[in-house]
Amino acid sequence: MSVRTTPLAYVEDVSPGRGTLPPRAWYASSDAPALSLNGRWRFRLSATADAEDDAFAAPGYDAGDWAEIAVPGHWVLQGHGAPVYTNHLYPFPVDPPHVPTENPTGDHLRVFDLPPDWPADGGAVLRFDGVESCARVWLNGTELGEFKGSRLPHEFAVGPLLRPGGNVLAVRVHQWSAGSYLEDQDQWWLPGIFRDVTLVHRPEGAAGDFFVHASYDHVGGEGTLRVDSEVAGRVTVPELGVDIATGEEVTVPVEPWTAETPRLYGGVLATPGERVPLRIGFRTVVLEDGLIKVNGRPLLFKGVNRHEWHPERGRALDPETMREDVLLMKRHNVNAVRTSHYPPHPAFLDLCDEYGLWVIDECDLETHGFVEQAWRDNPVDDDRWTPALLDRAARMVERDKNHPSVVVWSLGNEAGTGRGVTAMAQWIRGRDGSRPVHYEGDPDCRDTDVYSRMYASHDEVERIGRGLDGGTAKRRRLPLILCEYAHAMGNGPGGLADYQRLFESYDRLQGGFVWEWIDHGITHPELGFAYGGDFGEELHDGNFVCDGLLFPDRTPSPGLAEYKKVIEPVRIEGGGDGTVRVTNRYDFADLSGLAFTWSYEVDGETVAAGPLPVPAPAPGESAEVKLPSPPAGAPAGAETRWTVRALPAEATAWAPADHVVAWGQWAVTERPAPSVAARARPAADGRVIRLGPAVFDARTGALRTVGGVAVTGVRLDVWRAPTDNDNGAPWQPDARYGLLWRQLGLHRMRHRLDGVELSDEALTVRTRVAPAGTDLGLRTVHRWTSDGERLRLAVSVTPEGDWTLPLPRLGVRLGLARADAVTWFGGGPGEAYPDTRAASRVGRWHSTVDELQTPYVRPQENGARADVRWAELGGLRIEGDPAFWFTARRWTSEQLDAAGHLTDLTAGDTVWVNLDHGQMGIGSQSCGPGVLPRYHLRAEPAAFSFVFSEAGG
Ligand code: IPT
Repeated sequence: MSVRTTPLAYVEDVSPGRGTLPPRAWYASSDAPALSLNGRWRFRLSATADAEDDAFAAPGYDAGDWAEIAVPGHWVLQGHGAPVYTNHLYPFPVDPPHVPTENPTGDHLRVFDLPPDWPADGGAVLRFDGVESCARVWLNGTELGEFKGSRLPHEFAVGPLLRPGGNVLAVRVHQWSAGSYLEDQDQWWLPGIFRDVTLVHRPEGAAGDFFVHASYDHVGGEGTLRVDSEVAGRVTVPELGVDIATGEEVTVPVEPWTAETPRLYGGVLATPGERVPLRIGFRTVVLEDGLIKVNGRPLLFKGVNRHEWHPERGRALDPETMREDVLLMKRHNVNAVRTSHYPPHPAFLDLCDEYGLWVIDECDLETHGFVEQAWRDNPVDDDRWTPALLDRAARMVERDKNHPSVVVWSLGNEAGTGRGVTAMAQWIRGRDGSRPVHYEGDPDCRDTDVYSRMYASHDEVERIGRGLDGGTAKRRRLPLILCEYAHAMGNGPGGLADYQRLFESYDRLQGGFVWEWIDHGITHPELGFAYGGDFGEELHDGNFVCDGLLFPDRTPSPGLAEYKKVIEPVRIEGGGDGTVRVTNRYDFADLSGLAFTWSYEVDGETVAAGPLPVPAPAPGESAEVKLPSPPAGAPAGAETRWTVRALPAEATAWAPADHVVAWGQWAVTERPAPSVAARARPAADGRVIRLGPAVFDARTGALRTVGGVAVTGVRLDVWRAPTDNDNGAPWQPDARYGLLWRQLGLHRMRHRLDGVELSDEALTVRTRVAPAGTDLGLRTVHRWTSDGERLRLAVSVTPEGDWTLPLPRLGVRLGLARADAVTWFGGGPGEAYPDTRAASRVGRWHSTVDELQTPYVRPQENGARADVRWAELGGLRIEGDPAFWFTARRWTSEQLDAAGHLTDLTAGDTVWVNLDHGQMGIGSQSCGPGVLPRYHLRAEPAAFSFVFSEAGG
């Protein structure tokens, strides 16, 4: 009788693997031939790690009946099994290093011929740039070994095994392994060979590992270059006249590399067997005076956390997608990336070198799930796992050390503290003393060179900025960065401008990295974009995986527009007496790369525009510039304003010449409030009341028409479909208003009619708006008057009872039978809320009801436009006094609230319009702090009014 024993010890072995070569520097190409093995592979999925033997690895095996799969790729995104999303919980029982018997295992098979010109001499390596989570590899029937470390490169020496004819490469990939315990990042679990597979020829005398040391002395303006190489050779940099031996040092005048001025020098490392192209950027990173300085100047990180994501291909990113990310970052004024939470595809860092982004390169390490057991058994504090941690650190540092863009090494994310991370930090310092070490999970900064926090509140950040936060002596000497802040889940994040003000006010604060770059929604035939739970996972964290500044298809969300404005590298402010003050907020560049324009607007329409010569103030400096005389001829009572924009002086590598980098806007003359004399008399006429252009229901006082426009459902509205930030995260200690609002019943307000009164000049409708089960209420008076042509509604609201909660919104909602095109004068073009309104620019905007919607993957309140003076839609013109928040959609807030995915929303016949006097701020409580008190919408007595008329009438 045979007994089943522990399956496949290597899967649960905590060591990093067996058979692979030591890690080395990555480079895109050399003159040594390489053969990409990307493409269609044969694929067979098994439910367990040992369901199949290894017969498939033998040459001659007939896999003709296997499926086919794309490599790079994840099998769960190609119709085999399903993805699983958890934030920090391990989706399997925690019993390290053991993994479940149900361990989806994908056998991958690829037969390939060597190209005819493949050299007969020399060796070859087989490189895997990323496989999740554990792979065992055979070539031509010979087992090469196995490895873990999903987002790290692994190479095998394969020269003697290659055959001129057909070669058989067999790779067995297990979804779960001991390595999974080290890879508990908040993301989809996506097994597979998800990065390139390449066969690289290694000629006799090929370059092995090499380390480019290129520093910059900002005092002398000189760069010092030395290339240490495993295989000796020569280094040439023609542009600099450099021709030195490896190991030799040379100092020459150079232009430094910075993210703002990414100056690269092309060079070559020539060993006896290979010529490797180099791209050298000279820069020096130091920790000095308690600050991270590059080339002698402190940095301000305006960063994002970037996971690798594509809505169809998961973490298997193609070069175009990587480039798109970089271009989008540059176009949105982002200057830094934290590669959360693993080293990215190596080509991404080439793009960062080339276009200019500061990079915090983070190791593939997270053991967050152990927090559930107070970090007991955490691999990071268990010597048995230390070799695996060191292996990960080495694979990252060796691969990425030659990138000028990489300025900080990060040990990993959310892995607690322990001897393992200390060992990693020590190893990294020993190998590369030229970059500071980051790790957020080290509150005392024992192992790190920078104090790093996530989601600290504005108050706390300010305390840290002032140096009042205490902490260890070492920590007190270090700068702060927020490695994560401003949780961009759903609508938001709010409060960005408030953080930026702090960063710019206190030297110790060196900026932060918004969480996160892109929503990880998965394209789904029925749901639009899927999130956690949509694949039937037994444990999942819902739409917490959709918390990016980009929607899954890389459309920028309003949060990214807001961030772009908040971090713009030039501040443009209107001075009095026809001047503008231009402040350079770059850390290195002057403003000579930008050109400025002015425009003068009357009631939101540009009537004159022209170029504005601006001198080139140095970083941190300002210039006062005189504007032209305002053009004459603005009608009396018009609202006039200046808008000054900064654009690239000429097209850059990342933006066309008409790209707006920064702008400022300010009023010259303000809009007069609309006035409507109460000249018309309301008159009861059977079942209706007539007042000027309007007809009301005589019994209820409900508005029915304004001229030819039917209007329904006018009433006070306080409800908004709670945003993810309204609902907050379960671990938040502060009030979570989205939940409290619902508990109070603000989504089921009752509208009691208390009176319909006619006077000589007004129709007055009194209501009390309140939820069942409480004595809280909002007494509301609607006072309708008219001058015969226009209809004015004055609303006054008096709260009754002890309102302790802020309100979601306060305003009037109404329904229009037909509406599509929308024109408004006010804030735009995009959405804005009280703490997300920096990017909202006053102007005359045109849109459609559909285009006003922001497609948050999980539907929620969205689409408000700020500061609206007037809006026209469906034949109705609405003016506000004061300006109002305008929202229009083809469903109600209640329907929006009920939807789980965008595909749940179906347009009805009515367009529902919200005219809000107030909106609650947005905040960032889906992971971080809530709405700052100054953006709360308090339940207080309020009065506001609107004027309705027929559009174009
Ligand atoms: C923080 C994680 O580092 C990040 O991976 C992500 O999960 C983010 O939160 C939320 O989206 S950890 C946080 C719970 C403090």
